[in-house]
Amino acid sequence: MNRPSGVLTTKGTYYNYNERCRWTIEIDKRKRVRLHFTSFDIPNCNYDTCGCDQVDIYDGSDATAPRIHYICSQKFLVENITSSANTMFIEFVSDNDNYGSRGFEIHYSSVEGKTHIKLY
Ligand SMILES: [Ca+2]
Repeated sequence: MNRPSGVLTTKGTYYNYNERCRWTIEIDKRKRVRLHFTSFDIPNCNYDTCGCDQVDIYDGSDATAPRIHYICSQKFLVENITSSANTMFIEFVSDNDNYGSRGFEIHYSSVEGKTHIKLY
């Protein structure tokens, strides 16, 4: 996705088991990517350590970049997640159990600056 802003979302009303969705966001080189979750419904199967359905967020264009955040339940939600440069890679994986969860919707936008950011 290379528009300055957009929406990433799991498909359908309820996401499937064994899903794997990946998004690469690449925006203007002078900007940084900021994510904001507008909806989130992933079951709390393993409250502290994850291991079921999970969203991973990387500070670069693919999964070899540093992982800046992961979310597998409400507990891990933060207000915003911002990259250090102009790319971000997001991966969602669900396991082989399906609890009828709705998944998530993420809005991304472009923000100014390349100041050094604190990694989560
Ligand atoms: Ca699951």
